[in-house]
Amino acid sequence: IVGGYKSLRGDWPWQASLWLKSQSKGSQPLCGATLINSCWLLTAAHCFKRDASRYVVKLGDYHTEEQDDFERVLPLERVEVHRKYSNESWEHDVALIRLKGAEGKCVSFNPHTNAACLPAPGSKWGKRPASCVITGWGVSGKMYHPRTLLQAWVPLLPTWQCKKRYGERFTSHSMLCAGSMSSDHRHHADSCQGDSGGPLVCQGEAGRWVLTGVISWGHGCGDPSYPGVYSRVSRYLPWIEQVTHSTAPLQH
Ligand code: 4AZ
Repeated sequence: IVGGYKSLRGDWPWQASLWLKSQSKGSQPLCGATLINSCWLLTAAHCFKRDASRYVVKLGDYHTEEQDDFERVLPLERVEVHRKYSNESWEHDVALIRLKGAEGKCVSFNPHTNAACLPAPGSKWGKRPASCVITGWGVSGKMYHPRTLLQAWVPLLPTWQCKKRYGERFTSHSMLCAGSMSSDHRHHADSCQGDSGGPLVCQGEAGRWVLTGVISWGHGCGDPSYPGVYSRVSRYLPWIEQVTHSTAPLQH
């Protein structure tokens, strides 16, 4: 996260991180991810370059180099990469992670581990730019990796702002465009390398945080001419339903 600031412990309890089992101490997570219920996380497809068995998910984390009271490291049962994901265009850059455990009972929630809400089917953000927040442990400037979870406010932008910069590669039905339009470069908030897979949450009507985007790609970080690109979660609700219910058809 560039142009952001330190989060408070426990403020973003759905924030998870993805690591390789073999990663050494003191290193950085490969990607972010978002807990959407007790057994499933949503992340970016491009995070998976190896077999699912080689990764672990960390929940309840805040400081990557300190043992936090609520942090847990969990193995993955399997990963469902969106079948139309293209590693050339990065379209459909979404993947679901299934944790190990009985359906509905993989992790127990606590003040530091909880699920983000998904958008209501058919919901649309109004004309006014929603207040949205991105969070992660990704690069925060000049190759510097923060150790505490950072956050930044980023408004959603009209899709033409990304079309203009990225052309055909930006597909507005499956992607969201977000970034601050402020001319103050010191505070130009954006996601960056290592944040991808993590959440863009927007505050809905009742003050509820809704998982609206998955951090995906962009040209550089924090350049006001090049907004960040996010997978549009509302577009993937049918797929999420289908995959996450597949092992528990009697639920709900
Ligand atoms: C990345 O490399 C990345 N500024 C993620 C987000 C953005 C750029 C790069 C958007 O994972």
